[in-house]
Amino acid sequence: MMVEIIERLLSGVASGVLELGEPSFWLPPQVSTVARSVDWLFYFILGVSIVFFLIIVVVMGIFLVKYRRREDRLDAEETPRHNLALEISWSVIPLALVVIIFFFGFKGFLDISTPPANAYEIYVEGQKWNWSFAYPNGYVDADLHVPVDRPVRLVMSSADVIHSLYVPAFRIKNDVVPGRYSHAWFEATEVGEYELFCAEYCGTSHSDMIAHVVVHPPGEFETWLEKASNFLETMTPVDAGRKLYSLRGCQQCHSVDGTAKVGPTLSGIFGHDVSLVGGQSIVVDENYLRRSLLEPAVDVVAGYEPVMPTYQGRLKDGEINAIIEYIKSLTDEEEGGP
Ligand code: HEC
Ligand SMILES: [Cu+2]
Repeated sequence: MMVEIIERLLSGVASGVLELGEPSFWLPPQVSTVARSVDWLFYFILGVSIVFFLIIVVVMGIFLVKYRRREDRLDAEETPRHNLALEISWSVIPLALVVIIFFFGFKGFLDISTPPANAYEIYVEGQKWNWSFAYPNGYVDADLHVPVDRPVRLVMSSADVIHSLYVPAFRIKNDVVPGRYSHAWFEATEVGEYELFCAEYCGTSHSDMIAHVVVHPPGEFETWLEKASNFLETMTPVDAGRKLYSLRGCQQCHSVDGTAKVGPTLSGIFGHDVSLVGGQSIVVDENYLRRSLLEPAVDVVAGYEPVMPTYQGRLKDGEINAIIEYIKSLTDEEEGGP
């Protein structure tokens, strides 16, 4: 039993250190340039902890038996006052271990926080409860698409509360804070699809705040970006609006089937009256919808909290028009959403 556990542990250490890419018993696959050194240090600390745990527990066990209370031995025996060799070794060995851990930990920290100068930049925005990734040409997507073997630097901010961007396969995690930029960088080493989580509890649907990282083979990232960016021109406004509705996180708070979530349903509201907090009511027209997106706190729908983030500066005019057309197309009878 014991031997088996130790064997599995060692094979975990071996596969984590030796085989790049493969997930081990303990950790997800290593898909970035820093993953290996992060894992190495993790296994080193784990190994040191296990060795000391065993030493302490075994010695404790032996002493328990050896020095247990016995009738013929009730008085304390003479014991040595101190042992210089023992004292020096239990000071110097742990000191050396801690220095090694600090050295490699600090070096890894510097590597993870210093992006190469030629990195490709993507702006990241966290909001309750989805991620938006803005590419250099202005296109915004709900997933993070990157080229393989190229350093990527993320410039991150939040529209509301503190979130945290976490990609286990890349071994990167950093807070995403309102009112300031934080950064993360990585260089993906293998084509594939990986998960991206929010690692900071940020409210009701925190656990839905999941996106994918798509690592494209050489040359294909540019093609993807060009194709994805043209959707306003290539789709009808209603279809483009439907795409924006899911890309930009509206579906986390709204439904298009008549049910209320954190926010009211958007189905069948166009042309109808809506009651606002404060008693008055207003007709839902294009101006009201536009204002709802840009200044959501101005007309708050009765029965709801003013938690909708503003899309001021985050949606272009053409995109707002598409969303308005999409909401117009949602009538009570027909379910048109994703
Ligand atoms: C964090 C949750 C959240 C997100 C994300 C969100 N909303 Fe809202 N939204 C609300 C809440 C809550 C209300 C009701 C309170 C208010 O009017 O501000 C609301 C109100 C609205 C209204 C007015 C509805 C009515 O019945 O009068 C519209 C239109 C709207 N949202 C559209 C959108 C669109 C489009 C998106 C995505 C681009 C979006 N919302 C994203 C929470 C959200
Ligand atoms: Cu979050």
